Amino acid sequence: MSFRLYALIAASSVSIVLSTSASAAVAGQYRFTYQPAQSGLNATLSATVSTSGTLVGNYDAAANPTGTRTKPGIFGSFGSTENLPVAVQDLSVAAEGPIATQTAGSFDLQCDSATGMASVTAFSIDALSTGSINIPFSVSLFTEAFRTRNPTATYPSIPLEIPVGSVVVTRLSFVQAGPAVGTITPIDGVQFDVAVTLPVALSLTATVLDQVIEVNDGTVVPLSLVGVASFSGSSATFSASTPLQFEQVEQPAEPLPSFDLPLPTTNPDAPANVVASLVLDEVGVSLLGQLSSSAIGERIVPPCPADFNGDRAVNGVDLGTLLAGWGPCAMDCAGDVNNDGIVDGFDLGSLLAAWGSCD
Ligand SMILES: [Ca+2]
Ligand SMILES: [Ca+2]
Repeated sequence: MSFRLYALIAASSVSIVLSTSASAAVAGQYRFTYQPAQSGLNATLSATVSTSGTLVGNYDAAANPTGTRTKPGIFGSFGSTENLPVAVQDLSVAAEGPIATQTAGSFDLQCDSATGMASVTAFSIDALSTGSINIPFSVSLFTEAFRTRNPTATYPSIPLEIPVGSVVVTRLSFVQAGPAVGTITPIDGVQFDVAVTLPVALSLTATVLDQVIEVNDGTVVPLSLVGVASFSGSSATFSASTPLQFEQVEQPAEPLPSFDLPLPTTNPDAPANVVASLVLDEVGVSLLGQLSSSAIGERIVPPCPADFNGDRAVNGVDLGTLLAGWGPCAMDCAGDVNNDGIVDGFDLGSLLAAWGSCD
């Protein structure tokens, strides 16, 4: 009975000692890898594209004599081969839809809970690790009044809504674009609050109306990685839910390649086929939502090149080994830092440069 009581006391005091020592400090560098099944983006992606220019029937006397012909105005004559451009005040594309994706990627966390400093490097994630996403969009066309032949139709000068298809987003990634320093604060023996704000560059590739749109101009937005890291030996876990707010509007004033645009008529099987020649006036992209991160970490052991006895420090012991092995060495080359078969001044220089702790 008294022995069991003693064992219990001993066990509890051991556990107190263990948890005290575990909460003392976490220091080092960890490579965290996202777990895609538990990580992802839940957001609303909006894209707007505004253009202006002209559209004209796809008629061609030689190549397409039965094609659609266009002419500005609603009244008056329409010659049998007339096909005149129509001014487009605005042809805009609006797409908005929810996206729920799995996220893959990694980052390195350097931390020292004794000083409370944490920093993140090499943050790079692919928010579409399970493939592209489709977001339905519609086109709003606002032109001067015009009419067509083949088929015959009249288009007054009012906005025409055309439900067309989908924006296909094939790439959505975030890559760290600068230094990121924050804090690490103990919660208990193994858990720590980590808060680091990262400058990240967003890259987005989407296809709209056969046009590939790239948002990849190095625009940097802040991403707050605020979560909880748990450490156990050389392993760690990290989880966070990060608000994401990205909005960008550009006025590129770039001409787009011409593209076919079927316009609705009263007969759904006989659209008016026009070719649009447009200038990209404005592109807007916004992404609002949450990024959930669940990552598994492994401690990165930095190299310790002149540490011959493996105690993670370069000191007099290693210097002694080097001096004892001075000169050419064929087989057992203790002290040959650069592995060139001779222990010489080069190796001594490397050792002195690495002097001290490797951690
Ligand atoms: Ca050593
Ligand atoms: Ca050498």
